[in-house]
Amino acid sequence: MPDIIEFNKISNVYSTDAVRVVKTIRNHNVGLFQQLRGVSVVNGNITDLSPKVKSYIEEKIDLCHPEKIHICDGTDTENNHLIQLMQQQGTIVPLPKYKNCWLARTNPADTARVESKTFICTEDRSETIPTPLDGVKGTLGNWISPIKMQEAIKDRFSGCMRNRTMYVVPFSMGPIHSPLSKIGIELTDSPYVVASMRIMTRMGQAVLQKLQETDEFVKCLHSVGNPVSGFVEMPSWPCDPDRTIILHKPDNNEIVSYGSGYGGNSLLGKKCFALRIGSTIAKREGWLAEHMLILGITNPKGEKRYIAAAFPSACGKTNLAMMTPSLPGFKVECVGDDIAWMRFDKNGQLRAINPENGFFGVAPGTSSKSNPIAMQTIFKNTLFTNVASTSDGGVFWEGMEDELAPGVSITDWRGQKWNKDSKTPAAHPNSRFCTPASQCPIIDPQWEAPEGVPISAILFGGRRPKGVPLVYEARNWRHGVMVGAAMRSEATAAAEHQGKVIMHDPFAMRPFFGYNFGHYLQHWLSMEKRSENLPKIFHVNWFRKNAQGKFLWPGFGENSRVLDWILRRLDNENCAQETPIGYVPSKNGINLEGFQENVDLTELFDVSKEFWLEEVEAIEKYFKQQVGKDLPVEIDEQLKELRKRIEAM
Ligand code: OXD
Ligand code: MN
Repeated sequence: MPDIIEFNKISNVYSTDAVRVVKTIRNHNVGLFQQLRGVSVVNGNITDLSPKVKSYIEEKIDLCHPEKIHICDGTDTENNHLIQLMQQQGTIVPLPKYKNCWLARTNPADTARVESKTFICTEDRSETIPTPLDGVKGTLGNWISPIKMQEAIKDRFSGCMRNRTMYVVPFSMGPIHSPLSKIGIELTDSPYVVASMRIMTRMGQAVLQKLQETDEFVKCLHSVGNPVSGFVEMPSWPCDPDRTIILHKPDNNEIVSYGSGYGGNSLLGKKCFALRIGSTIAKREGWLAEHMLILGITNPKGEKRYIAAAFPSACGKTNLAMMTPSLPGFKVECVGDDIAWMRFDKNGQLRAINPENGFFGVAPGTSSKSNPIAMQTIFKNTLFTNVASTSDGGVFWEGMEDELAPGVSITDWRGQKWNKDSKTPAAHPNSRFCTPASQCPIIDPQWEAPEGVPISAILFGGRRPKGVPLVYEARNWRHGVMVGAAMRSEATAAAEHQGKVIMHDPFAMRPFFGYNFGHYLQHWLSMEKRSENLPKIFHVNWFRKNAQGKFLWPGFGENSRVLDWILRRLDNENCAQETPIGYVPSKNGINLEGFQENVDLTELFDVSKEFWLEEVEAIEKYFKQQVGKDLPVEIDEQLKELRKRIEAM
């Protein structure tokens, strides 16, 4: 079958938008109608595809049997076409209160990442996960063998795109011309994914051009799926929850995702590439791919520093990344809110880029009080998912009560009438906004710097209602790596976990490790050899509560007081006191200028022997049960030393 046949044989273009497509083909293809494996290419030009990209697409056409191929160029025209198509299919509705904003409602069975159905494929199980103690279920990722992965793909993908368009999405994680960036090609049958990838990554023609130079890309295959029964419960959001599977094969730089259209399962540049495959590439190449926000902070003297911070999903990374400091004279600017790719430059300075181009933020809880900057960012060019809508054409979620115009009525995320006496939430707790980062009014001037921004401090944190002080500083890099490994946090709605149990979430990476966590720790420890100027490591906890269950610290903009203390520690200021767990602010160490709240600082910074002995025991048990012989001796030693210091209290 020839790849290019004559233009007059055109027959199979989009029926809804044939004229526009014909125009596109004329523009790009100089009057030629193109095919790949006998399938019409309705947008784009196959001569733009490098041989490696073309053969990847052909292989997947043979597997999935799409009806049409659309090579994405990233233009507004293309996006408008997708928006129109999604409206016709009922996937999105317009939000006329705002400019170019849309609301998608998913199938209620497809609202979050599915960690239990997410696998890493290696020859040997131990490359992917540590071996848990006999009789213990491993919680540090799921392994699948290459044979099983092939079977899973064959079972699900054979012919799964019949009567559908396969979109070819060329995307760059990181600014296209940064040496720290990496390229991917996502093949997907979901226009929602294409429109979201256009926001979350640098997507389109320029990436195909870049691929002519490098020819290296991560292969990403995605289908919303086709249930075996043939019955699609919600045609506006097809998915196959019973057979959903998300597969990663680091040896091939390959991701395969079936059955879910939702965020982290389907926007494959994000968790699958930038974290799981990214962490394996980072290990090979000697850098770090982390679940971290990046912010720049300038003090009243005009001195600016950058900080990276790892918190589990839905624990306030976006709020911190866009913080409005309450401390006079401070300024925070945002580089990224979710992922950091970091490597040491030739001078031993750790530098970070945000590989993403947008924010896929958790909506509930975001308000003019908690995050005014996000509220100034998200009401244009934004794709909302599973939030509630208002009768005046806007959106609503828990936390926006004070921003509702009088007299408007609310429709919940499932499309049912809702009022404040309803027993269910208006917005799904994991509902999201997907919005361009460039719209953030405090986006850092260096956010797209090809060389990345210099990182001076790394923060770990989580939701810890008890026992863990507002902030403490690790004693040194090794101790800091142990602090990251020992991270725990209350479960949130970002994945399928139920209830408020305190879960171990080392480095906030538990759902995102691309390889054995023990080897990951070794990799972090090895950074000691790369620099004499390592960033300092801190642990923060905005969520400590008193005996009555009330938060001890107001959080949000007041967290600038904690960042100020951290900056002063970077300058070696004597504002800390030693405790068995690390350094905490000394009396008067935290700047309380203009602080209006009545806070019990003694309780906030208390380090109790009883609590920390239990904490150490829980960590020891976790490492023993989950990491076993893969735990680096250095980490074991750090934990033993921590125990000794606590016992000596
Ligand atoms: C996210 C997550 O979507 O961590 O960022 O779940
Ligand atoms: Mn995240």
